[in-house]
Amino acid sequence: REEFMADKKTFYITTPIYYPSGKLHIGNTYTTVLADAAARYHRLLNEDVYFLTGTDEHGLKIEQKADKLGMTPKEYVDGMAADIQKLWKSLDITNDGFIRTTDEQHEKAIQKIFQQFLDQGDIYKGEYEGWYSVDDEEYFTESQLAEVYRDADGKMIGGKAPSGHDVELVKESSYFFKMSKYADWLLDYYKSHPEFIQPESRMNEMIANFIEPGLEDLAVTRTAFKWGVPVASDPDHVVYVWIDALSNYITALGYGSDNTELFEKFWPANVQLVGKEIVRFHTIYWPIMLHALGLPLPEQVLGHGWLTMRDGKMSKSKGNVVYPDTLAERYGIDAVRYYLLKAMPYGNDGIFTPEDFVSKLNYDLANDLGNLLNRTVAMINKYEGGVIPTLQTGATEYDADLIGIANGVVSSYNEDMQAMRTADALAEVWKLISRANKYIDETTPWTLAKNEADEAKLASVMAHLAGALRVVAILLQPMLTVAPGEIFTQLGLNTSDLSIENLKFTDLPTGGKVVSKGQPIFPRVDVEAEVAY
Ligand code: ME8
Repeated sequence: REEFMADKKTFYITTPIYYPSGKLHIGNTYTTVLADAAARYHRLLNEDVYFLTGTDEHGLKIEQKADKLGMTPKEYVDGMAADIQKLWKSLDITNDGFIRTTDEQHEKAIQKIFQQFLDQGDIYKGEYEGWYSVDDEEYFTESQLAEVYRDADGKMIGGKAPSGHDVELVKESSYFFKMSKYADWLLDYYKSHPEFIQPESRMNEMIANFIEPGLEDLAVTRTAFKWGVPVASDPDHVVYVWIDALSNYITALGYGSDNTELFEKFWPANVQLVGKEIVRFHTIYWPIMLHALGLPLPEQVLGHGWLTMRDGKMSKSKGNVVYPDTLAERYGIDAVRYYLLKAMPYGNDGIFTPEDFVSKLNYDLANDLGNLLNRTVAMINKYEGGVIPTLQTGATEYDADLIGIANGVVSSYNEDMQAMRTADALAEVWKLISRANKYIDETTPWTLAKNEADEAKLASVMAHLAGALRVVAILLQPMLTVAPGEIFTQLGLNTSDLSIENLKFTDLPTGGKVVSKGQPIFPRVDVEAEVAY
């Protein structure tokens, strides 16, 4: 057996840890579903997968939110973290770990990491004065601000962050991380690892906007609030935001604890998925922190685009959000997952509109895929007594083309999934679905059925349709969690050997018995009624 000869290949994938400052929306859900599709795909490749997500629970915003609700911060985040885990379960997310930055193991590890940086001279104590946005939990330099207010003498008295939130002048004693010390090392690392930041264009942005102008040292503690991990040697200070948040990717695996088994097995991560607004933290601060700890860097940080609404980026603070649970309850898990994985082009933004959501559901899922299954099951019942005939290729002049398309689809699909281009991978699957629908129109089974001489031909056509659906169902497994199983069930196919990499059309098993009456797997919805809803 192969397992005895070599260790399984490992695959570690992470999402950002989300702020539990409000209900998560379909923007956060996009990242999580994308990571889930990749995790499922790599499990189908028989790799040993670890998929991590979680919550980023410290900071002033959370402290204030809890206060408003009359709760302690801990009570508040406990409730939110439970809701978020429930949400992921309800969307069939298969995360292996869920890290909370309030986990004791994480907090202890953060104190150790911080101490190591201090001991090494990577962190020093100084004084910070800057324009700070409470809502963004971020200081901004004057040139980064969207608006700057000045008094009559031209002295700056306030302003607005790019997010539109107010900034205030904050002065405090603070610890700083010497980012500047590692700028040259980082540039060299980028040069020797051109695949580190994906899409590659984002690397040039990082160099031009942040590294070449000179890396500023990063303030890594605050004294203005308490809700955070205290610095062990100076507990008036709490570690804030980036050291606390970014380290989750290693502390979740036991780094800094007594049990580092997972860490040794899975670090460095294969893919760290993030939205484009935090690419900077993950490709500048995070690599520098890892390097200072003497640890290897993740193979790849993938910065995806934003799901936007007609009035701009969907965000908790803006309030222009759509919730995944509302959509899933009404249209099903697969509709939500399909929409997210299809609507976002690789690395770019995608716009959510109710019209687009409903039309993808109606056209792609209900019509193209749903009808292909319905027609196939109905015809196999009608013409073949419900039994899938043995596949004999070449009976019609269309067989070779159908199989050729299927083989091409399988190979492009695998390339796309390796690179996490799910919209492209789904487009490939739909190429095969469309080809199979066209194959029905070309072979006209209903005319073949009228002529006894065409019996073998008709049987072969039915086998080809079942074969195409089998390939489709296997390829859809990472993306959809309900439909593939229903397709297998309706076609009476065995689900024990579903290799996705060496998938062959012609491996269709014989003798499968389809269900006597197939139910539509995706009901059509009424566009006008839904858009109004
Ligand atoms: O930034 N479109 O948490 P967060 C696509 N805690 N993706 C979106 C999105 C949108 N409209 N809105 C959010 C934080 N996301 C920090 C991260 S990591 C060490 C700390 C996704 O709750 C996207 O992945 O603001 C984005 O990076 C993340 O949610 C931000 O989540």
